[in-house]
Amino acid sequence: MDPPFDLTVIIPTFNEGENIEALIKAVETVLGNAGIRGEILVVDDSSRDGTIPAVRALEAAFPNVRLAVRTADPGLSQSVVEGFSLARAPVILVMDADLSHPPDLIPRFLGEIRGGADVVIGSRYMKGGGIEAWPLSRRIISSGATLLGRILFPEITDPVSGFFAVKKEVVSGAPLHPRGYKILMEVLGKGTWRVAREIPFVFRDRRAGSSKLRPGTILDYIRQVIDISRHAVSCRQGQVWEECRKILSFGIVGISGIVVNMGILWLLTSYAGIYYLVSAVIAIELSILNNFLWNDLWTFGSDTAHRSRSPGHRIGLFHLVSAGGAAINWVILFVLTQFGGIFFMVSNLIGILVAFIWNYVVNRNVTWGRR
Ligand SMILES: Nc1nc2c(ncn2[C@@H]2O[C@H](COP(=O)(O)OP(=O)(O)OP(=O)(O)O)[C@@H](O)[C@H]2O)c(=O)[nH]1
Ligand SMILES: [Mg+2]
Repeated sequence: MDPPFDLTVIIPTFNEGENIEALIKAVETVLGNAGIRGEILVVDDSSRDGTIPAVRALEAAFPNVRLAVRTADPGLSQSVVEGFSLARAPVILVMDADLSHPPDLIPRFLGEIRGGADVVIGSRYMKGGGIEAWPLSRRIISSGATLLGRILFPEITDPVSGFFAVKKEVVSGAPLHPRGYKILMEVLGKGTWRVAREIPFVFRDRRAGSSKLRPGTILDYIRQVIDISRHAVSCRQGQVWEECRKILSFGIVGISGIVVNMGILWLLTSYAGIYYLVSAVIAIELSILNNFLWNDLWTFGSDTAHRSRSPGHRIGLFHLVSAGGAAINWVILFVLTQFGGIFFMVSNLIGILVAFIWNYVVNRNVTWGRR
């Protein structure tokens, strides 16, 4: 038997009485115009404003509107995951209730899924996307969260978007551990998918009602990123595991470079009698070549997408990035020790860490990046 619907639109709500009616009516219009058999599933966390009566009235007026009221374990991600299990269509779309996500794009999301995507993401950070009227502090927090997410999902520009569609089979059976706000990260990290596509959109700030963001949300997010990485390492498959494997390999190669550097410095100085500062230059160059070789063959060797540049170009870029990393290490060591009053060994450790992130991210995306 055919499923009764093509698409389930999940709308999580908490105190959205001023927005929900306008949103549901807009979604109904879009579904109707596009000829999509859609169900609208509102998952509410026992709102205390007019949300519940408003949706009840719409339930009576539209046969495809359904309300689920939760009474335990409140939370945005928990509500969306509950929506996943209640959804009756093979494709699920998630959107906010406050009109930040444009309903007009719903048919494009479904079109991309029908065209072969497993996950379709509404992106604020790709060409054509954007954010309207956010204060600087909010932009900085959001960019930070997005950057952190992009370490795990480098090919996705907005892995923390709240506007996305997914095939139901991607999430059914996935060991989702919903917490916090970034349910898409959980879906990408734990669901089974291969093809992800993005659609640009401009995020409109809410006109009515109030934000439910709390400071604890940031902590929840960091815990979630750690949990997703741990899951990837323990099951050793999927996109996140591939990235974790690359980061780990890159780190091991970095350590091998230190061994090469120290060994050559010692050999050239003690055995060949070369002045130690001259030996050091040779040692640095040989360790860079050592690292390049192992990263080229091993860290990024398994995937031809990482070899879009010529070998000469890759070697040249790797040298430049390494020089940048050394400069970053040195500047942090100097600034933290001189002006921060931090013990120089600790400053250096922080410098090494930041330089490592720089080296990895730039090499991953430029030296061995897709063009
Ligand atoms: N069920 C449920 N929905 C929630 C909860 N917190 C937020 N929501 C809904 O999730 C969506 C996104 O929440 P918002 O508060 O708009 O988050 P935001 O867009 O990051 O921030 P603002 O637009 O500035 O408020 C909205 O539809 C909210 O009503 C929750 O605890 N439970
Ligand atoms: Mg919002």
